[in-house]
Amino acid sequence: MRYQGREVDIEGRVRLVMESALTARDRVGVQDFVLLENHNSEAAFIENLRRRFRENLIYTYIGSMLVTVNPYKELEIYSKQQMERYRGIGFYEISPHIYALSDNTYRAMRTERKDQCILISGESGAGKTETYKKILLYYSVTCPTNDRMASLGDCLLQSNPVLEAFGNAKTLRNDNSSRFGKYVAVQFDFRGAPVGAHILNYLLEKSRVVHQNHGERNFHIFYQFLDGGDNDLLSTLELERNPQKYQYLVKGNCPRLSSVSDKNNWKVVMKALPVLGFTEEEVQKLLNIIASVLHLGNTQFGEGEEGETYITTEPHITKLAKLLGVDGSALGEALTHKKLTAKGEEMISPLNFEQAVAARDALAKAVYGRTFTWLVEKINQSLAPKDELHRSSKSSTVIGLLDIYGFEVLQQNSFEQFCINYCNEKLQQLFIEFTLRSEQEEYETEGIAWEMVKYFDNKIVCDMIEEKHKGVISILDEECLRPGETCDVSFLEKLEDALGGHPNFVTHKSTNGKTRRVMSREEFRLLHYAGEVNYNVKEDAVLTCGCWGFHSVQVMCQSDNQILTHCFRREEVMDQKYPEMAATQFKNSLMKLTEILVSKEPCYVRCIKPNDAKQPGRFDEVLVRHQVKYLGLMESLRVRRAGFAYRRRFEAFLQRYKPLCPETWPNWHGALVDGVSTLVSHLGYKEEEYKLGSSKIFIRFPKTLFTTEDALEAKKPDLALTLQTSWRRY
Ligand code: AOV
Ligand code: MG
Repeated sequence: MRYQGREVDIEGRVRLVMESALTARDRVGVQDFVLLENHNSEAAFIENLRRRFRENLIYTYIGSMLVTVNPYKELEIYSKQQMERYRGIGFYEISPHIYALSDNTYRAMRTERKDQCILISGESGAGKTETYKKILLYYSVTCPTNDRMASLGDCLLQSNPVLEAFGNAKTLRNDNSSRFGKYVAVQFDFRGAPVGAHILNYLLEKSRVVHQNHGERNFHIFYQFLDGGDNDLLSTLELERNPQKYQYLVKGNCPRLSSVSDKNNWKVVMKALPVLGFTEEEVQKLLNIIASVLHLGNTQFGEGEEGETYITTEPHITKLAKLLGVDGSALGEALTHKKLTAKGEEMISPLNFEQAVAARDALAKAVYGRTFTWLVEKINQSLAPKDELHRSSKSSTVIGLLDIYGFEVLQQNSFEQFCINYCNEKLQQLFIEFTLRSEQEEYETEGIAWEMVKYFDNKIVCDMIEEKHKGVISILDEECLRPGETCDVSFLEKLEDALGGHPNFVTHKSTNGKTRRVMSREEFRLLHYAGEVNYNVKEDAVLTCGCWGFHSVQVMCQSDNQILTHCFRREEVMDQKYPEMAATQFKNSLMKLTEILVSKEPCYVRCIKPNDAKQPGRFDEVLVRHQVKYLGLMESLRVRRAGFAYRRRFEAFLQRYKPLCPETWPNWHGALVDGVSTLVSHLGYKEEEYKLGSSKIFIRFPKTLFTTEDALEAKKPDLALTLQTSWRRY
């Protein structure tokens, strides 16, 4: 009896079939799922992934989409020699690789003069950021150079350790988890040389600055600094090496990472900053800010007899104020009092103990979060095109790379997890729009006989979150605008009123069969495309209204630290307007991102996490199956299998291949469809190889087109550009 490549003997013991007895295909599986014999079987799909994973073949295609499984170990497949192998080679002529996809995207941009984007998705720890870095590396090594290139490539690569130091952290799922999302647009000139780049960053998980779950850490930079900073520097900033001395670093009880050295990474970051154009003074100010966040966390409060709050760490606050470059007593007051302006008059009232703690934490988050934004702006300056010509995007084309934070479900999920998961939801929706839906709609409009492939459309979840007036975000906004102590409770009530009947929304009141798990009264549950998540509204910082707000901003904008005055603007205080609510701000930034992505030719990398233990060689089938399901990989395969690899408008097809047929050469005067028909019958296309729609020809197999291209090359060598790129899309 054979079972998945193994032989089971009578006693039921499993004996491995001799490797040599297996054909190569049995051993390493197929490199494109389209070639699977049983393409409807999820088990066959997963088995193929497993076989390849076992052989360290972490990349597999579904047509033009790349699926990767995180190996959790270094593989010898990213060398310069490997890059050379993939350069200019057709997608299917060589084993699947992120370099092949990068190269193909690059050539598509060049031959079609069209902007491209590579969308990397997958859950937390699946390998998105590593993939992103491999793509960048490939471009910086293989693209033609110009004067600017040497420094641009350097800046792009050097920006990674800096962004990761400030924006990544150890979580339970990933030792180097991105706690912000990024879209990086690399701009190329007409010769295909990179001339500039721009990073858009998305909502940093600021709550991590003041709190970490057990087993997690704050952002890397704090530990790197304490471990790697030299003695003089630390003593000037009055810092101790031991991270456990800092309230903002002890919560997760996890000061060290086994996988990386904070000290070494500190050196890397300090080397990278000057390359990115940070002056010595700026670095100094940046470090002052990092130190001040740590000191802020150690600021303690006491409660007086009449309930007033005062700072108990008095000498310490002086030091803190000095580091922040602000007046000590003003800072002390901002941490213990709120300031409101009513009818042009300023009123000051004391904060109670809890409010003071909240004000302190809010200040720490604001300082860190805004500094992070400043950092990205600063990096963008060093990446900006130097040439006037390239400042306007018309003269160049772009490859955009999207590396966001992956879908995650924690023990306690708050506003930030909501944003992270919403962002993933949105990306999934884009994928559905781009591929599954538009692909199938095209067959319909072209009148090609087609049996619709069913898929789960998560638009229903996106709508529930985004909808005006009754979506989660607009209700959240409304609550944030209404100052009050109990907004968390009324927020839940309002959500319940608006969404109680929604199939993807659950509270303790409305569980009715949608889920079996018990829920508390302080949470609501969303059934996301990738799984269920309970969001807790209790003490969510977003819902505690900005009582600290203007007062601290007022103090901070008088700082003599230029980074802080850049981050905290006087205008903010003058206007005294509530800033756009965080949730809406995030929603709008995602809308803009969607617009950017839609305007480009997309391709996808879908990352899969093989186990939750971050271990090499372990392939947890249940976990993988779940991801294969929600990433819609089976549906993608079905659409791809049933579909056509290549399509072209009649006129374009005829124009290109007319030299191959005496009747269409040099010009065809009849109807286009007849011209194409004449041409393909002359070329000997078989019936199953192609279909004619109302305006386009659809060719099923890449091989058919290769043969035609070869014929063209033989006849007109000058005409035969590498065409693989144009059938790359679904
Ligand atoms: P993520 O970006 O998808 O998670 P990462 O790209 O940070 O995940 O990958 C997590 C870890 O997996 C890395 O730190 C590496 O140790 C390992 N890894 C991933 N890809 C590779 C590879 N190709 N080769 C070797 N090791 C790899 V998150 O940012 O948490 O969503 O928010
Ligand atoms: Mg990441």
